[in-house]
This record gives sequence, C-alpha cells and structure tokens, in this order.
Amino acid sequence: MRSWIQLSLQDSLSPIITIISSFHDLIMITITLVLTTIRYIIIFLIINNYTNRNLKDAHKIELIWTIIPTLILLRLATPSLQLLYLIDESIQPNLTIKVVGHQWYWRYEYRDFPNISYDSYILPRTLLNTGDFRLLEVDNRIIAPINTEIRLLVTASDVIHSWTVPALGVKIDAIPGRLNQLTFTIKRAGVFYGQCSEICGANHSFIPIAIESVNIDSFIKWTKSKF
Ligand SMILES: [Cu+2]
Repeated sequence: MRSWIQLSLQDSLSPIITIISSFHDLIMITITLVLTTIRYIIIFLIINNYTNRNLKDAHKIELIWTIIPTLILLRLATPSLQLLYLIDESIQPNLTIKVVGHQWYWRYEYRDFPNISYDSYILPRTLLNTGDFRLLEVDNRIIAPINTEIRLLVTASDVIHSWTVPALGVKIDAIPGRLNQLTFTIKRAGVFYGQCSEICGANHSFIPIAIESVNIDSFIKWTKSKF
C-alpha cells in the first residue's frame, strides 16, 4: 500500500461505512469553507488601514455571525445523530458471532452452530506466504457471508480490548463482564483487516483481525466442513 492512500478512509465494505464516509466528506467541505473564510478575514484585517478602529458595535453583523455558525452546527449535528442511531440499529440478524478478546488473541464462536469456535492468532513472519500482509495476517480468519445481517457479540476475558475493522466502520470495545452488541452487513467478497485498538498490554500490536467475506453457498460449505 502506498503511504498517501493510507491517509484516506478505506473503500467501504458495508452500507454504514458508506454513510460514515459521506458524512466525513460533508464535514471536510464545511471545515474547508469555514477556514477559508476565517483566513480571508484575518489577512484582510492584517493588511487594511484600520479604517474602522473607532467602531464600537454593529448589531446587524453580530446577529449574522451568531446565526450563520449556529446553522452550520445544526447542519452537522442532524446527520451525526441520525448516523449514531443507525449504527446502533439491529433489525433482524441472521447470524451471530461471539468475539472474545484475550491477551493476546481473539476467540470466535459461531453460536448458531454447535461446533464452530476457534482461536485466531497472528501469523509469524516465518509462516507468511507471498502477498500476505505482515502483522495483519492470522492463522484462522473469520468467515462471514455477504448480504447477510450479522450480529457481533463482543466481550473480553482479561482486559479491555477493542475489535476494529476500518473497512466495515466497526470499532467496538471488548470489556470483561460485558456483552456489547453490533450488527453489520457485508456488501462484497474479499479479505479485510483490522487491529485491536485499545492498549491491552505487551502484545497489543500483535492481535490482528482478518475477516474473509464469502458468498452464502461457500459459507454453508465451510460450516459443514467444520462439523
Ligand atoms: Cu487488545
């Protein structure tokens, strides 16, 4: 990956992250407009001849520079709240995966099937194949079907971890004694990576997350192979 590509958001994998990306764009456009205006005003004030230095008050302009920022903030707050509730929404999940954070690996349990649960460890450099991402590849990936609403139940067994996949727009804390819930739908097939994003100890950097999205037939075949 080239470094300038890493500065932007990853290509979206779920409908939620598509909306998050659009919201990010809206905020960036707004910030650019505001900063440009303010920079213009600052430069104008520096280079002018102080013709208005005896001006004490001007009600009209004060009204304008109060109301316009209020409108800008409302324009940002409305979609932000809408998005917050949308992310939290769980309509009808078809598959439940329980994620348990450990020092230092992830355990995945497919609660709809009797036998499918496994640990997911980082793949050491000596076992990497050509094209694998160093520090991101794991020995057992999560297999998830596309176009299916998936519910994630996230917890931890020792300290707080955070299960994060940027392409999915998912970042959820794994807290011992608590079960956090999150739902998402994957729109396309592929392999996507994430990392723990809560400092959880010495090997915090070495518990990556790899999620492989497949079509529903391959998923059923995979579950059968696990029985
Ligand atoms: Cu962790």
